[in-house]
Amino acid sequence: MAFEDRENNHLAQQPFGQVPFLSDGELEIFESGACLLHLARKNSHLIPSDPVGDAQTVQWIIAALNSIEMVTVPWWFLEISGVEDNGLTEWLANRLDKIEKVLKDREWLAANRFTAADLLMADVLRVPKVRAFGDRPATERYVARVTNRPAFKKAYDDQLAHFAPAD
Ligand SMILES: N[C@@H](CCC(=O)N[C@@H](CS)C(=O)NCC(=O)O)C(=O)O
Repeated sequence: MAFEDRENNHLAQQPFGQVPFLSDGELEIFESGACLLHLARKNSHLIPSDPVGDAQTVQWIIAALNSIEMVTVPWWFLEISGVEDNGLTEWLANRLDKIEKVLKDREWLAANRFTAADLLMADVLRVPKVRAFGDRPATERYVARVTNRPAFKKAYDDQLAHFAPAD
């Protein structure tokens, strides 16, 4: 989506002028978590159909967005802006240490198997600057576990191919 004229061609689909948004038949939907849940609910591969597995997956999707990414993104912005003293560093370290503790004891976040929650959490944690901040081996293994899946590699390559003509 080009930045030019975003006010005119974009706000009807994403009220904040951001990506992603999704069109699926009659449905127009925005917010990455909502788009992911919509796609995941088409079958039980990415979200368990039992109520407990479903609730655990939703819980960790919201945690990825609202407890981890809400810290990583502003921290990352300050880092790339070149601030001398990033005031969010302690907060970031605290959240990353906490998720490291969780990931030490389990392979996947919800329902003892790979779910949409892992897809999103690993996507939030795989940002190079975030990965390079401190030594968190369980998190590192988790990110590798998710990003080495053939489906992740295919989605990643497809996304880059989509942007390639604009480069
Ligand atoms: N809460 C939104 C955040 C989306 C977001 O931050 N999108 C970025 C790209 S990854 C964007 O469009 N940035 C441009 C802008 O904010 O104007 C979601 O998860 O969908």
